[in-house]
Amino acid sequence: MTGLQYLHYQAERVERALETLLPPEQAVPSLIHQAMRYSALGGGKRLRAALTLGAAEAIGGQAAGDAALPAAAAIEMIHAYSLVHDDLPCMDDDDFRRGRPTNHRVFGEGMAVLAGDALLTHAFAVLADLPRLSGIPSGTALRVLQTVAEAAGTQGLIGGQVADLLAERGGTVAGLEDPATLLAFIHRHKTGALFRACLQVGAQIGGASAEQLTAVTTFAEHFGLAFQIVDDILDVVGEAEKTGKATGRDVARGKLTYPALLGLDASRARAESSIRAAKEALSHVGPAEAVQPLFSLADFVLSRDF
Ligand code: GRG
Repeated sequence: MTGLQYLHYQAERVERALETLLPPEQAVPSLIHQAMRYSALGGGKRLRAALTLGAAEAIGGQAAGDAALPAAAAIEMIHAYSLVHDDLPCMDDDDFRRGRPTNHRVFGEGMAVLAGDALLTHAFAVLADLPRLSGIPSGTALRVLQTVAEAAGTQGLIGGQVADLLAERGGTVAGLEDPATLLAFIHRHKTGALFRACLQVGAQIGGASAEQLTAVTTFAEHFGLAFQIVDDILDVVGEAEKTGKATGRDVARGKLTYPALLGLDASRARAESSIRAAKEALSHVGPAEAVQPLFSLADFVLSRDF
């Protein structure tokens, strides 16, 4: 299976899981549930879900993949929250996401803030319910909760977003004065932390050994860096009809990115070497046929144009 085929296969599964795990649209107050469902359903590559399920299946087989489905859906809720907030006028102020108007353009700013908050909160309610939803032992569910909470917090997504905001238009961040160090910090936290959590959560549900957990973490770190470098490159050379969001925004905002720091060719070479390192780490996770989907997702990162 190619990475794209695997993504489509897992995207369908996670879409169905999200349909049932999200609050129904009719539940009062209906508007917030409409806003949550608008951004969590019907779009996105579902890369984070596919990585979570791919890690669970690589280590624990199909049964572990099935058990990881609600956790994969919860991680997609958190990803959707981060995009809703990232698009707000007080953040990146974007009008399009996933090929349609951003949440605040449809529901207004106040409702978009609340929809993001509600997606984040609801994700943790789902994770706390994993023993009932998937038959996962409570101890594993607690470890999963902690992994995701750390990735979403100030040592993860939020920490990265703070550094990104401070760095805009050449601003400095205390303790991260060197631009290359600052850029690596932003990517490792803002983008990498959630990818790391996906692989770790899948591995935890799959019953990974300490060595396997280390190996998937190494895979995730290289994968996350390559993903973000390619994302930065697509902002320069990509097509909005394919990416589903406006391009050229990083330059317009004076953002610190790999293309801005190194140029396009060196950025591409950096992404390729990161994907090579990510693939190497997979040999410590399991036999070739078990890790094939993760391998193909790594290839997808380099070939994607959306
Ligand atoms: C804003 C208060 C507040 C907190 C959230 C916004 C935020 C913290 C973090 C930023 C998240 C973000 C936008 C990271 C960039 C990562 C990235 C390139 C996301 C796009 O991922 P894709 O391409 O998106 O996988 P799809 O739409 O395919 O799911």
